[in-house]
Amino acid sequence: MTDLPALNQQFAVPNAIVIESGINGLPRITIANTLGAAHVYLHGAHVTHFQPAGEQPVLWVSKESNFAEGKPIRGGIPLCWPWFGPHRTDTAKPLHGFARIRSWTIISTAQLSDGRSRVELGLDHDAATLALWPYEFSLRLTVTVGRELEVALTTTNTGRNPFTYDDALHTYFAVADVRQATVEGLDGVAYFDKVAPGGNKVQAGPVTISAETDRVYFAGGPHALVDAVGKRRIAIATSGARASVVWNPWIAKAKAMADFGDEEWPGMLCVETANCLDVATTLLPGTSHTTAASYRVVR
Ligand code: TA6
Repeated sequence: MTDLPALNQQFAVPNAIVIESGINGLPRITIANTLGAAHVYLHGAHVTHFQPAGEQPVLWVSKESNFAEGKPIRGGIPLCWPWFGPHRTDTAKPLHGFARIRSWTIISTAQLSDGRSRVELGLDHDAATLALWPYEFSLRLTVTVGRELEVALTTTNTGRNPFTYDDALHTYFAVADVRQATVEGLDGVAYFDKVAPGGNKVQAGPVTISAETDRVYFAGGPHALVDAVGKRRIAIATSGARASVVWNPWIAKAKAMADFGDEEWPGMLCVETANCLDVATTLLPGTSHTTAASYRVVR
C-alpha cells in the first residue's frame, strides 16, 4: 500500500503538485498549474492526461483500459522499454517490455519560476528485471507541464557490459476523427509497414489514415498532427529519436483488444517517438541516452 501522506510530505508542491489515489486506487501524481494540467501514474510512470489551460485534453485513454498491477494502461504515453513490440526471441515476455507495467518511484518534483511544474520518476534494475533482461540499468522519466508537455526518458547503463535496447514514448493522441486527421513531417521518410510487410516504403506527402495503420518511420520529428475536424494542430518536437511510429488499429483490431472499445478507434491516433527495429540504441557501460518529445497545441 502506498503511503500517500509520506509521499505528499516529501514531494507535494502547494497549488501545483499532489499525489493522490487515482483510478482503481493506483497512486497518481496530479499536476495543475496556471498553464496546464496532467496526470502521471507511478504504475509505468504513465502519463494519462495532459490539458493546456483553455484547451481540450491532448491525450486519449480508452474507457476500457485496465488500471491494474502487471497490466499496461491503454492510452496516454506508455513507455516501451527495453524492447518494442514482442520480445525478439521469447514471446512469453511482456509486449513492449516491462517498464510500463512496473511501479516507478518519485525521484523529485519542482515548481519552475516560469510557472511550469516538473516531476521525475525512476526505475532501476532488480531481480525481476534481471530475470527478464540480463542487464543493469537506471531509468529516469522527466515530465514537465506547462502550455506544452515535455517528456524525456533517460536510460543509463549502470552495468559492466554494453547493451542494445529499444525505447518508445508510445503516445496516444485524442482526435475528433482519425479519418480526417493527417501527420505532417514524414514526407520522403522510409518506413516499415507492419500491416503489409515487405521492403521498406517511402512516405509521399502527409500520412493519412483510411485503414489499419502500423508503420515505423526511420526518422524522428518534428511532426504535426493535424486534427481537421477538431480544428487544431499538435506540434510534436523530438530529440534523441531515430524513429517515429504511426498507429491506428481501425475496426477489426479495435474489436480484438479487450482494453480498447470497439467504437473508440476514430478518436485516437498514436504518433510515437522511438528508437526501435533497425535503429535501436547501444549503450556502453556508464553512458546514457535520452529520448524526448514535447507536445503543444497550436492554432
Ligand atoms: O506501436 C504500434 C504497436 O506496436 C502496434 O503493433 C500495437 O501492438 C500497438 O503497438 C499496441 O501494443 P499494445 O501492447 O499496447 O497493445
